[in-house]
Amino acid sequence: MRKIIHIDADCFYAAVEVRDNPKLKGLPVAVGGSAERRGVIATASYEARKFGICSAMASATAMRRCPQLILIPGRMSAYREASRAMQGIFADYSNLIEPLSLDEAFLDVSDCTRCKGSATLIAREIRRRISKTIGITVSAGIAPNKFLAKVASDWNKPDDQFVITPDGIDAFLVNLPVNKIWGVGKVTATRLEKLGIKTCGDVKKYDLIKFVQLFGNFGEHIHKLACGVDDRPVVSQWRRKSISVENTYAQDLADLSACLKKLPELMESLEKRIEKLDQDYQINNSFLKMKFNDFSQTTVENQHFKPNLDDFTLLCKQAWQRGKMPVRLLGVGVRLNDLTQTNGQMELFS
Ligand code: TTP
Repeated sequence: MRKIIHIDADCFYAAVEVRDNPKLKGLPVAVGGSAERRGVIATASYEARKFGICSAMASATAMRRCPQLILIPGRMSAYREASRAMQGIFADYSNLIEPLSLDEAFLDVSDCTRCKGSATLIAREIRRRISKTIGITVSAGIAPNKFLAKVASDWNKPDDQFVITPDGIDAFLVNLPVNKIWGVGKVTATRLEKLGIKTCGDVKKYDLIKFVQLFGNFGEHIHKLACGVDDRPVVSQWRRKSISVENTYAQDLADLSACLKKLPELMESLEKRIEKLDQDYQINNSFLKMKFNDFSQTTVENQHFKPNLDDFTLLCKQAWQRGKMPVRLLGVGVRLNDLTQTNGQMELFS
C-alpha cells in the first residue's frame, strides 16, 4: 500500500503578494491583468473570494463585484522562487516528487522514514516548514493513491490537511460527487446523471461491463477511480505534451486580415520557446486557438512537423470561418511527442 501526499498552496500568487506586503493581510487581493487592458484574474485571496471573485474571471467583472479589490500584476519570478523553495523542502522526504504546477505536487512517501514513517506527520511537518520558512500556507491530502490524495487536499482547504486511510476509502467515496473525478466535466456529469449516477458510490454499484459499453475506456477509468483504485505512479520527471503562446488583445482584432497580421509575432515567441526544449521532443501537430469577442473559442489543428507561417495562416483562416466575428485572443502552439517515452517503448519491443 502506497502513501501519497498531495500538496497544494492556498491562493498561491496572492499569498506570495500578501507575504511580501503584509499591509495587504485580511484585504481582498487578486493577482491578474488590469481591467482596462482586459486582463483576467489569476487568483484571488480568500477575502476576495467572498465577493465571488475567482480564477479566470475578467478583471473588469471582478472590480465590479468588489470595487475595493486590490488588483496586483503578477511577479512570476517571486512565485517561481517560492515554488523552488517548496520543492527543496519536499526533497527532504522523497525522491519521488511530481510537480503538477508551480504550487502543487504529489509526493510518494512510502519509503520515507522521517516522522516515524507516518505520512500524516510528514505532511504536517512539511506544512509547518513551508509556513515558517516560505511564509505561505499549503493544504495537504494524504491517501493511498493520487486520485484520493488530490481530492483530500481540497477537503480542509485552506491551511489544513485531510487523511483518507485504506479502511476509510469506501466511506469517503460513497457520497463523493462524481465530478470530483479527473476528466469528468459537465458533459460527462450530465450523461451520468441521466443514468441516475451522481456519486462515486452510484458508479461503483453500476455494472462495469455496461458502464464500459456506454463510456468506452474512459468508463473503465472512471469506474476504477470511483472504487478507489488508482495505480498511477508518482512520476518524478514531468514532461510536456504541448507548448504554446497566446495573447489577449487590448482591442479586438476586427477581421481575418488583422488576425493574420498578428501571426508572425506569435510565431516568433513560439519558436523561441521551442528552441529551449530539450532534444527529446518531437513536434507532432500545430494548433491555433481563437477566442471571439462573444467568448466562444475554437481550436484548429493539423499535422506538421515544423511550424511555419503558411500552415498557421491556413489554420487561422479555418478558425476564423467558425466564428466570423472580432477576435479577442489568438494563440499558436505545437503538440509534442516525448521521445524518452517512445524510445523506452521501442526498447521494450526490440
Ligand atoms: P490553483 O492551485 O488552481 O489555485 P490557488 O492556489 O490560487 O488557490 P486554492 O487555494 O484554491 O488552491 O492555482 C495555482 C496558481 O496558478 C494560482 O495562484 C494562480 C495560477 N492560476 C492562473 O494563473 N490562472 C488560473 O486560471 C488558475 C486556476 C490558476
